[in-house]
Amino acid sequence: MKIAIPKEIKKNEYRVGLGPEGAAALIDAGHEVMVETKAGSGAGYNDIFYDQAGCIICDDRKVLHDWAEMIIKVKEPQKEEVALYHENQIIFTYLHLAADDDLIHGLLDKRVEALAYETLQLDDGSLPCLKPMSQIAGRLAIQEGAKYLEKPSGGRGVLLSGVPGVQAGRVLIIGAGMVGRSALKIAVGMGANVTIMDINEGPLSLIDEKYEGRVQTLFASQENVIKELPLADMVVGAVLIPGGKAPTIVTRDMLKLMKKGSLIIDVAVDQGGCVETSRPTTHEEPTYVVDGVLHYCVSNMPGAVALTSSQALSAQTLPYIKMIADLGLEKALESNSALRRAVNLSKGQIIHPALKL
Ligand code: PYR
Repeated sequence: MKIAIPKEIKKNEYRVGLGPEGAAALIDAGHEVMVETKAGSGAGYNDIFYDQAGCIICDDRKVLHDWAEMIIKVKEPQKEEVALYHENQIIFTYLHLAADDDLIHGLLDKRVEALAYETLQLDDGSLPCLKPMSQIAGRLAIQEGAKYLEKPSGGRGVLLSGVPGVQAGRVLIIGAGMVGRSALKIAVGMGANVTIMDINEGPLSLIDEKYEGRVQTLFASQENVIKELPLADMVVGAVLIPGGKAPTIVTRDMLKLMKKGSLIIDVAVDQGGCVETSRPTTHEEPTYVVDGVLHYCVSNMPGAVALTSSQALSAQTLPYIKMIADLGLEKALESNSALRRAVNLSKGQIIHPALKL
């Protein structure tokens, strides 16, 4: 199969869809791989690495897109990219379509086969191609959040760990899935005072046992959210409905309950956000203030650590990329139920059940 790896063009996106080692594995299996010039440079892979792996290096985006049967990316396609797609082309990337009707229309019009990493789901419900980025975004949420609680960054001047004799910062994590548990690990490690909420008792029990009571676990009822918001220095939005729009947990009205200079990090912003006042931001301008509450809603958080992220992503996606390339899309989908769930759009139709226009 002819497989292309374009350079990401979303603002401040430094990751690459597949590293040179992954590309070499595809070439060894008899496929052709074309890589756009500088596609990997933000992640530490200069063109020479891809060249040595046997890839074709191409500096013309149109030629690359015309040539490719499958495009391997990281972020949801930008308008300029959609314009280059052609019918039946396989687009395998994060898509986040639930929050972007324009992108759905654009891809439907192009009649591409749109497969999303974030809805590739095993029979046990886990999401192997979303998992590494959820782990990274969750960990980063606390690393970044600690900085944005500092006064010069617009925060209320709280040191997350506290110091002897002074209370530690309070972190409220909404959602105990992969993002929430990853944030929890770092927040506890930094010595913060942490509460984590979920609608399910299962993950809360596991957390209670693992952290031996050092973490407060609560059901994510509206009553509990309202009680906890006034106490928090930092709120991490970590809610996910696979493939669907995130539910609103913190409404605009609830912001009034929060302290001035406190911080919301809405990791769910890609899927529309779980805070009513969230809107996507960039690494260049990550924050804005609503009702005295700092909002950090960067929609590609793992792009900041492109080296780690690109390696972690490639490791998970390569087996599925190879399966599609080796068998062809139709047979690969027949043989693998997880991959079938990755299909969001096909032949001009919406396929994923969590999507609607
Ligand atoms: C990201 O890592 O940016 C995703 O979209 C999951």
